[in-house]
Amino acid sequence: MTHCILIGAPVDSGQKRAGCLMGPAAYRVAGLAQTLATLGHGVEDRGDVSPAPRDPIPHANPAVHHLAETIGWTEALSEAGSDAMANGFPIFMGGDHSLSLGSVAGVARHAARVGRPLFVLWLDAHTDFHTPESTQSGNLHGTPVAYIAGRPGFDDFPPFPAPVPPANICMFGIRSVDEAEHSALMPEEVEINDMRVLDERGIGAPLREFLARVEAENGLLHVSLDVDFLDPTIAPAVGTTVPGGTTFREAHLVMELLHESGLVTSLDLVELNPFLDDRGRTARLMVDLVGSLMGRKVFDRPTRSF
Ligand code: 4U7
Ligand code: MN
Ligand code: MN
Ligand code: MN
Repeated sequence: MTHCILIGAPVDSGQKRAGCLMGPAAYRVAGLAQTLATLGHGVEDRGDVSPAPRDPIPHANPAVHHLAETIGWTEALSEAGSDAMANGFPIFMGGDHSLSLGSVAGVARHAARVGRPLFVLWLDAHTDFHTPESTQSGNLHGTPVAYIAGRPGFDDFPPFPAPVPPANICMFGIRSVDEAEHSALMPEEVEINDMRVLDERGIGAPLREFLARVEAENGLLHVSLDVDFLDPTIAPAVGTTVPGGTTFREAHLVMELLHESGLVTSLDLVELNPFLDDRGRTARLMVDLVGSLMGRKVFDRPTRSF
């Protein structure tokens, strides 16, 4: 039994298509709390975080927008996250992916406090490795991994507490990488399982290898699930659709293996835009994936397979 702490993060400032702010409401309507309770977990819904309003901050890159607002979210979510980590298993209900600037900062603060290494599993079509300087779209939802890894260029933000070594960051589902991200990632040890790797090896083997590393180092594991990790035919409610994403079964297998590992200590659900959904099917799929992550299974297997 896990004490799950739901944190609403109705963040919409990290991109330009309004609607992600309805995400937390959609997860509540789709029955996230009930799903967790049915699996035997404790559920505490802390409601939605609301950052203090602040004055706009200009940036040398004129494309960057909503910088001050995004910094406000980063501070508020970092606070909420580090507090929740001390009390249970935080589930951040987004909100666009810029919320991970704050959620992972809070988790990293907690990891430093308890003296354990932090690992990050990034499930996404994109690598989100831009800095505010390198982004061409100016959309800050494309930057959280760079912040988490301690890349320079985030001077306006609170310094990232205990940056995560790139070798502790593992990505799955990748199929859209900008040139600037590509050249910044090349020399780094971030493990990038793009769709080609998944086609060749399947999703289970590389995930097991990563989980074995987390276990060997007694790490905390944060999972960041971007809706666009999934193929848009099964998850249409997202602004940045990229064809060729993971299937229904691949996504559930990831969640089932994560459950079996017992290693996951926090979770982001990001980029759901309920305004683009088809009768709630994407919200429901995301809730079902959380169900698999938290222990729903067809058969109780006596031994763990990872
Ligand atoms: B998401 C993009 F140009 N790289 O920077 C950009 F392709 O959180 C997309 O993963 C970023 O959805 C996508 O705008 C951010 C683009
Ligand atoms: Mn993303
Ligand atoms: Mn994405
Ligand atoms: Mn997106």
